[in-house]
Amino acid sequence: MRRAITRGVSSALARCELTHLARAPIDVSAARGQHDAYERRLREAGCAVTRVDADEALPDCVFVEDIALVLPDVAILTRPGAASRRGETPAIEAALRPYRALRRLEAPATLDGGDVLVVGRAIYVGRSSRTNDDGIAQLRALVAPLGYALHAVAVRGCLHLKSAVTAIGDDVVLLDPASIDGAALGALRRVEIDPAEPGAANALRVGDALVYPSSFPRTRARLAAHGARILDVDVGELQKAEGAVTCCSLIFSA
Ligand code: CIR
Repeated sequence: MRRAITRGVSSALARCELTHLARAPIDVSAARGQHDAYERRLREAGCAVTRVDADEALPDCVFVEDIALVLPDVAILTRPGAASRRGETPAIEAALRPYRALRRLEAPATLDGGDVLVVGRAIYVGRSSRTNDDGIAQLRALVAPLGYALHAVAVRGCLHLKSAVTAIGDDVVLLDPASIDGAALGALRRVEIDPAEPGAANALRVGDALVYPSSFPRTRARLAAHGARILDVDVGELQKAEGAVTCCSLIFSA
């Protein structure tokens, strides 16, 4: 069984953290409608969806990916780089507890799940404004005994590693070459985004499907040409909060 943990959209979403985008008005009710449609896509892709209630005091709580890394044998609670987001952890911890043994990163570590890309037994971690060297070192110490090799990757001009690269197959990634050095990804095969579509590198792989934003038609065509089964979703309001498709769920076998 494939399970997805999501969290409702806070009515405070318009006060979200922003790093690269200028603040634009966000229609919270439209964002909720888009989030509902996103959850429907997850179900179409075979997920049982558990939605944690939103916390109206936590503007970014819908972006659950940043709060934990879920591996087959353990879930690791991160310590988000933005202090405003650390209150998101307890509810996600409670949601994961039935499914996994829990570990956690401790101060001074900071790490956002959006900076973590797992491809087989390789874990790529973005060194970003949210993820520091202590976060990378603590994560390495937790995953090395489980047989994972961790590779730190420099990220430029975007929020997270997964703003720049995501997995679209067992050994193939969707990549924005302007934001990371592709050589850091070793032998992985690559599909590059259309250069006119910054932000297009974030695709959510669920089984044999890709949940993918409708706002990047040129890159979508490249994915389709690659043979991907694409489940389109409009996440325009969440994108104004620097959200994308991977960040709105934690997906794992359970
Ligand atoms: C933040 O800046 O933390 C949120 N406004 C957006 C987080 C998006 N997370 C993700 O892509 N993993």
